[in-house]
Order: sequence, then C-alpha cells, then structure tokens
Amino acid sequence: MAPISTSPEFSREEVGLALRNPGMHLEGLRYPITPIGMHYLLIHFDIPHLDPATYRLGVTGLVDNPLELSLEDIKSRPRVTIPVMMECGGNGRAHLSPRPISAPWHDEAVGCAEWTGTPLRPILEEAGLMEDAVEILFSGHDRGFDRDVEHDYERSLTLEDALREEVFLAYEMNGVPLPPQHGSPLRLVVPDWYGMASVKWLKEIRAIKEPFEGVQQALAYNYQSSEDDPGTPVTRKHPHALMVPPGIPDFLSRKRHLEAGRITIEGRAWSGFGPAERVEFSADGGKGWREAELGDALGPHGWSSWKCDWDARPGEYELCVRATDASGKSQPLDGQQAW
Ligand SMILES: Nc1nc2c(c(=O)[nH]1)N[C@H]1C(S)=C(S)[C@@H](COP(=O)(O)O)O[C@H]1N2
Ligand SMILES: [Mo]
Repeated sequence: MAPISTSPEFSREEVGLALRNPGMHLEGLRYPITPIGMHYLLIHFDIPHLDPATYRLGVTGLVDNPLELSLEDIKSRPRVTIPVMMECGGNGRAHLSPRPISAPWHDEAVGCAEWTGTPLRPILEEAGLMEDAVEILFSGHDRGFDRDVEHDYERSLTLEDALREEVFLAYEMNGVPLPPQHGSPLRLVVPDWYGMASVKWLKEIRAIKEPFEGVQQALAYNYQSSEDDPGTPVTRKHPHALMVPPGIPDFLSRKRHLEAGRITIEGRAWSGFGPAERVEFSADGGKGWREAELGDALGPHGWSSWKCDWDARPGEYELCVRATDASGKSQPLDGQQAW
C-alpha cells in the first residue's frame, strides 16, 4: 500500500514534489502537439547527467548476442516519428480521498509530444531472446529510495508487450534532442500505456526469466481497492477528456469568469484502448449531458480534439466533460474509482 493522506491539505513534501514535477497548463490543450516545457514531468529521483557522446545502452540478460549501443548506433537504425499522448497513472490522485502521497496531480499530468526514435522489436530480435526469457526489464540511470528500498527506476514489460511494433526508443522530442528532464539521451516510449512504463534515461534493457517484482512495478502503479487487495497493475490509459478552461481565472481559486453569451468549449480526449469515440459535455455538474463534436485523432496514439457550443446565461455553473472509447469504456463521473 502506498503512504496515504486523508487530509484535504497538502504537506510540505507534496508541495515540493509538485514544484519538481509540473503539470501541463490546461490552456495548453489548444496545441495538438504540446510544446516542450508545457508537457508534464514526472521525475521520481534526480535527473541524471549523461553525456550523449559517451552514452551506451546495454541489451543484456537472456539474449544470444548481448549488445552495447551508442547513441549514434541507435540513430543510424530505422527512424520513426510518432505523436504519443502521455498521461501519468497518478493523474487526478488529488481528487481521491484518501489519496496516495505522491506528485499531487489534479488533472494536469498530460501532454502529447511528437517523439522520434527507433522501434524496440528489431533490437530485441538482433540480440536474440532466449527461450526462457519471459519479460524485458528496462532500467533507468536514476537511483533513489522509495518505501525504504534503494533501487534504480525500473519497469518491465511482458515479451508480448515489449514486442508490440509501436514500442520504441526515443531520442528526440518535438524535433529536438530529448531535454534532460524528459530522459536525455534515450528513453523508452510505450504508446497507449500510462507514463510509468516509458522509462527515461535508459541504462539497460535486460531479458529476464521471472516476472519483475521491483518497487515501481509491484508496489507502485497498482489499482487497489483496500489494504488487503493485492492490486491490479496499471497498464493502458482509461478514456479521459479535458477542456480548455473557458474565460478568465481568479488567481488563487482558479474559478473562471466569462461573459454571458454563446461560446465554444473545446478540449482533447484520448484512451489507450483505441481513440476516444464519443465526448459529452455537461454545464450542470453532470446531470444533463450533450454530445460534443469530435475531431480526428492525431495518429493512432495521439489525442483527439473536441468542441461543443454552449449558451452561457448569467449564473454559476460546473462544467464537465467525459469520454467514451472504441471499447465502450466510459469515464466515471466522480473519479473515485480504485486508485
Ligand atoms: N527513469 C525514469 N523513468 C521514468 C520516470 C522516472 O522517474 N525515472 N517516471 C515515469 C513516470 S511515472 C511518468 S508518468 C513518465 C513521465 O514522463 P515525462 O516526465 O517525460 O512526462 O516517465 C516515466 N519514466
Ligand atoms: Mo507517472
């Protein structure tokens, strides 16, 4: 179980985490590709200081031909550029009660960058996975303590997931070399999954023979309904829609003010189970819903724009938006599902 808080107030430590891990400004939903610097960040430990010129990626473990690849080796391989909408699995945790103590996201742990890199699968094939390999473990260069355990940031994927053709190693973000905070010089990108799987500052890719049980896999990033629940691993992103906050904000409360009249509300929606197929808008806190107009998805792993006209009459309103994806999954209203 994660350390939890039942207090509506954030601790000093949580504020510290929020300062180190900024979210995307929701007005940034206007950009189909989130500008660097507006994309959210989640950095568990410290940002490693790595020199791209001397950087080496090890491909080791249960492989016939262990590899040691320089950044130049990786860049000389087939190049793909893909918009990938990324969201932290902890997005929205500040709305939960009790809430897990971690980066205290409201709704802003999102971004959609255009990542450039090379597919992982051919690298694993070149290394030659042995028969008894069951998972691929990805280790970062960042190391620290969490729940009193010292470890590198590490996550695994099953062979099946690691060999998905859309999984790739990225060395550019929005057309420039990866910034230090986003994983320079090389990170994994696992499209459609929550962000925790996309290991930054990749040090090693290791084929292993048992399911990985490290802190960031077995203890963090699990949905739990109670203390006794062993949990279900967090994998693909659930359907989610967000809106560009209309009007102008109050500095402290972020309550919005706008002129009465007809306006267009807009935003973006996504899901890791196939693109958002339906977005609905409510101006009365979720009692009545109207169909929003959905734009095209930004590739198979990006997000989609949506818009909805609203005739704003004088008064106070709670505006809501929710998404449903191709698998029929819909966004719950209260966000109080399992963690
Ligand atoms: N090595 C390493 N990789 C990591 C993390 C980390 O702390 N260390 N954080 C993960 C989490 S929880 C998320 S949500 C994403 C965030 O990616 P971003 O900071 O580029 O938005 O990176 C993932 N990869
Ligand atoms: Mo995350």
